[in-house]
Amino acid sequence: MASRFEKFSPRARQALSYAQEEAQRLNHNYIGAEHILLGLLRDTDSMAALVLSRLSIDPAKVRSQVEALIRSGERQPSPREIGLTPQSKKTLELAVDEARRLNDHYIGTEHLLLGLLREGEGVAAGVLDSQGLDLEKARVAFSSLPRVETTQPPVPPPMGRGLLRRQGARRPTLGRIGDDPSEFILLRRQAAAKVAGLYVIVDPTLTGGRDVLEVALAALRGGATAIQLRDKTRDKGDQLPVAHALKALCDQHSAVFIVNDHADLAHAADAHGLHVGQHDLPVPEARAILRPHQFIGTSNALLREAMASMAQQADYLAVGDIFGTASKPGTRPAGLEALRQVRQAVNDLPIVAIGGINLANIDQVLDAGADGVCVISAVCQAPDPEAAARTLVQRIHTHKTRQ
Ligand code: TZP
Ligand code: MG
Repeated sequence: MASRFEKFSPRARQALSYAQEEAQRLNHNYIGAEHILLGLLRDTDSMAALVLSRLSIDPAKVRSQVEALIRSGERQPSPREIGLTPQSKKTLELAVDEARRLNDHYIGTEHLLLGLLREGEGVAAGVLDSQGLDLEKARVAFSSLPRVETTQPPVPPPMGRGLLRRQGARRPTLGRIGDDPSEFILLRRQAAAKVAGLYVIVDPTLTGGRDVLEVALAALRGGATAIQLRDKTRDKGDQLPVAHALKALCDQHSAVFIVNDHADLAHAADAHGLHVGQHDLPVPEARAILRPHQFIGTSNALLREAMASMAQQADYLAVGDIFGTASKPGTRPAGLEALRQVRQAVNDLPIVAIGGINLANIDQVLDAGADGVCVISAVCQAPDPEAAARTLVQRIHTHKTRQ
């Protein structure tokens, strides 16, 4: 039994144990496909849930339909009486097969959902069908998510050429990044790879009196691939509508939206990521608040801080203050040498340089190994933020194509 579930992701195992609980709750002495579906629906942060939401399927509706169709048994079975029905066993086999077809190295909640649809019989598949979900639609939805290739590991446009050009640099594979068992690490790392470009922080006190949305839009039009909201003064409830609007803008421009400091705000706004400094919540504590697909970046002034961030499974590293900044009081100097040291030590994560970076010195940080540059004033205080962003992006692009 243990070996059957060896390749199941922790979330998929959790869904199966929820399935058992659902069967017990309903006084059923078997675990049917309908219980597996109910188990899957209990985890609102699972990959299966993510896919259902992408297809605009309401999990609450699915649950109530399933519950209306199955009747509760009369007596509470003992846990030892509960086993998988032949249909459930078939569902699991098909889930394994779906994972194999997709070249995935694990069986996740998304494969369980595909297994249910492919099995096709009974209440679970019937209810999903009545909600407009069929196997083909689900497969298409899954294929739009990053997949794991175990045979020939490709890396999606990952963390900038700097990462791959270095001699002996380990090419990160989607299937083997870090030690995090979560299937979501793939999504996080793919999204975090977008910081390897121009990353602009919008701070309402540092936009020359302009609206942060206006400046962010200009930066995105100029080619920025990441926008961070940094607001040290307003309450989080007042920041939330701005965060929602920035997230929508970033989505429209295929960029990522990152919230500074506040894990709860990042969660509420469904930001792509969170940025934390050395005195904010540590990565594991922030991770516990965030949704599992949201990535985390950290600020680092020293090699040892960067190494600790990496050990904590941060998804990108910011290194600075490189040149000295007028935008933030009390920063600690990092310098180009610290950036070089971090670059030497870190192959698998995108690194962005921060602090006083502008057109006059950007080449120095790129030469030192930064995959991206993070700026406030060079874009947000420029008379024409779009043009300023575009020029910086061109410089980054030129640097990368020179490699
Ligand atoms: N952290 C280190 S330097 C800095 C932050 C938030 C500010 C960067 O702003 P600028 O204007 O690009 O120097
Ligand atoms: Mg902070």
